Amino acid sequence: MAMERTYLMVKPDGVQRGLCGEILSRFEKKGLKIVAAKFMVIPKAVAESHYGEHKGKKFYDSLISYISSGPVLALVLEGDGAVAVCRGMMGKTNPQESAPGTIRGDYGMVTGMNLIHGSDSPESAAREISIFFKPEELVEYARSSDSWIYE
Ligand code: DAT
Ligand code: MG
Repeated sequence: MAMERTYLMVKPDGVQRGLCGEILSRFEKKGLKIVAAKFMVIPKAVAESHYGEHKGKKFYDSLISYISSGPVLALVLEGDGAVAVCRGMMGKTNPQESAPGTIRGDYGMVTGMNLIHGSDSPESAAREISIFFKPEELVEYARSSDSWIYE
């Protein structure tokens, strides 16, 4: 098994629309383990660090103001292949191209309001987790259901 951690975030539109529980519930039911959670408004400087790879693109300024426009639910989830598993559950960046059954496919209409962020590689996950959480905020614990999720 390749146990991984990934950074997920219910974006401000997901919070405002009351979808935090629905979205987190999907990941929990899938078998992902919650390692950390935080409800926060992202300061502009933190948003710019998180989305640094997009600096200079035409949507960058609106992306930064959108992600800082209200509270987000920041999460670290763990599981076998967690990065790719969560990306698959999120759906494509444009919700109109996301398959039904994915989070963006079921709840979103436009790219600029696509409900959820998820790390796109284990390297991105490590970088993003370190932006939003201190090492001591990542909780180590045994989960009794693991023996019914993994062989
Ligand atoms: P993803 O969130 O699927 O990893 P990304 O990293 O390419 O996608 O882009 C980050 C966010 O930026 C994305 O969730 C929504 C916004 N975005 C990306 N491409 C865009 C575009 N062409 N127009 C408007 N917003 C865009
Ligand atoms: Mg991305």
